[in-house]
Amino acid sequence: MRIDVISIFPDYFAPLDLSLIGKARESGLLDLRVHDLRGWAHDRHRTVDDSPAGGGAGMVLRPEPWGEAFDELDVEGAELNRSVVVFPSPSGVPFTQDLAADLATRARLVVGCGRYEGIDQRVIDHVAGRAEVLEVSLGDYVLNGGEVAAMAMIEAVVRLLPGFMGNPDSVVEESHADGLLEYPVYTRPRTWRGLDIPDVLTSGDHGAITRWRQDQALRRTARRRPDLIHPSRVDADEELRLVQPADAGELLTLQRACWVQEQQANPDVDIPALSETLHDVEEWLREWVVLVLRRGGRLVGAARGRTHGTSWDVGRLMVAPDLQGLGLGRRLLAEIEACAPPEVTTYELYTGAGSAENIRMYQRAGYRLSGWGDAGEVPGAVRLTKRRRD
Ligand code: 6GU
Repeated sequence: MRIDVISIFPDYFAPLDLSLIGKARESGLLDLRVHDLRGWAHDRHRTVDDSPAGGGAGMVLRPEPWGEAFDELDVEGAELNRSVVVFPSPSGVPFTQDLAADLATRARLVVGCGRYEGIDQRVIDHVAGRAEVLEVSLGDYVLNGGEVAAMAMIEAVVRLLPGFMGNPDSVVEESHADGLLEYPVYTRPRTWRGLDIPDVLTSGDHGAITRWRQDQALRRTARRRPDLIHPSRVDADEELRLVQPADAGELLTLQRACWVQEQQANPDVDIPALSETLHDVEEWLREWVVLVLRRGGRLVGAARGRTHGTSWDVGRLMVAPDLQGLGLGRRLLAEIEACAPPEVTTYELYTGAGSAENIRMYQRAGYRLSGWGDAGEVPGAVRLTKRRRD
């Protein structure tokens, strides 16, 4: 990647010779060139600023040196869509990990650092006609100029370049990569000033460690950055109850969202959950015991059951796709089983023969494969049963 920085304080960028960024420059991964804007000023004092048109405090950077700079640096570049001109500015769009990841795929960045009250707007408008332009802000506070912001952005982008990190996993695991803040980390000694490392981290149970870390990341994010999380991701504010008629619409929406995956895993199977209408849902709500799970007000899960002789038919076990893998399905299953009346001796359910994940989940919950739906009335499905234990 080539990065050109234009600034009236090129010395600000000396630290980019240090550490990993310096190594990336030495190795040729990064071609970073810092230019003094005054090099494109022609008067005796190499003036680059003037007072604002229309009056007001401070000074504005004049357009002419910028125009010459962009001409000489050939901002159009050869590679279409692979170069961007970035103007750090407190009035820009937020700089995020996603934006850093986008910029890291480009062949060339040109960074124009403003100072004082800013750069004459015509510079930005003019360059926008020649190249892709972004005005980007680090956050809601004001710095004296774009240099410190540019340095932060360059560091965030360059560390994502393929080959920059010794261990690419550390890029995947860190804060913001998955939309959550990172979990807390510890190292030796095990006890320090009376404070212990959490036991789970020294347990050797890798499954438990992964679950603990996910939970910590979620709690931390919910506490510090609630803006990053939908309330339904957090288990507080949860409600599990019998369905009400007013739930029908959301239930229909949820089952469509959930059974699309089923259809993909079982392309030849006819799946009623995908073709039912609101009226159909309202009908079966009257005939089944139905539990719904709400989190943060949102309907995120459901299950239904009804007696059939001495067995309890379980079905329509669904969890919103973005909340799967958190154990909600297992909980809903246990809850709907618990709704079975006393005469029930077995639980029975059908799932797509191609739905390997679902089948494994049911097996972990104590179900055994007991037949093919083809023999009965559900072609393409398998039957799973479990004896009631109490
Ligand atoms: Cl990118 N520039 C300046 N001057 N101040 C800022 C900023 C940028 N981001 C936050 N504050």
